[in-house]
Amino acid sequence: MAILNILEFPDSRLRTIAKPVAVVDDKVRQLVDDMFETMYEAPGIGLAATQVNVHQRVVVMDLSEDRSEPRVFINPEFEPLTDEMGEYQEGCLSVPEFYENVERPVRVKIKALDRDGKPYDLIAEGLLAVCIQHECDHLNGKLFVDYLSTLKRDRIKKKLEKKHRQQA
Ligand code: QAP
Ligand code: CO
Repeated sequence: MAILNILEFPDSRLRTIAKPVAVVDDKVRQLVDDMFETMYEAPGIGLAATQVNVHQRVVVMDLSEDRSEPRVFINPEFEPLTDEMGEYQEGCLSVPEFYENVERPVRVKIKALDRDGKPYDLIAEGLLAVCIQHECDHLNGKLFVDYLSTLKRDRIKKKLEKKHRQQA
């Protein structure tokens, strides 16, 4: 197991479109394990491979209080089941310490492969629906800050760039 480096906005590598996983083999399972370790250590509730600079369609998530419900989504896809939109204050490990409201469809159907490569589907509402849409965006090179006004996004960009300069 290993803790991986998490890319931070406005790193251009976060704009990469991830490739579908062709075969769920031990190498992919190793990536999944490393992503869980990285997410739990952060700590976060969801992580897409894009965020650790691996451009394959892999997402890990654990929405439980006690970190007891690891979920794996390989090649995830979702479709909204309603026009109803809901607002949620989102954060992101790649945009540390910034939280803003984002509107998304409240109910979605998810299709994905599990860590054995077996297809499954489920209907998601609430935080799970928000999180899978947020993580699928990452795999398409999109971040929650892209839903904000240019003004808000640019303020966040400048603050993070300043932080990165100070760290260098
Ligand atoms: C994505 O986000 C998400 O700013 C997962 O300083 C978030 O795990 C989906 C985190 C909200 C739906 C709703 C953020 C940790 C973790 C930070 C995360 C931070 C430390 C974010
Ligand atoms: Co994120």
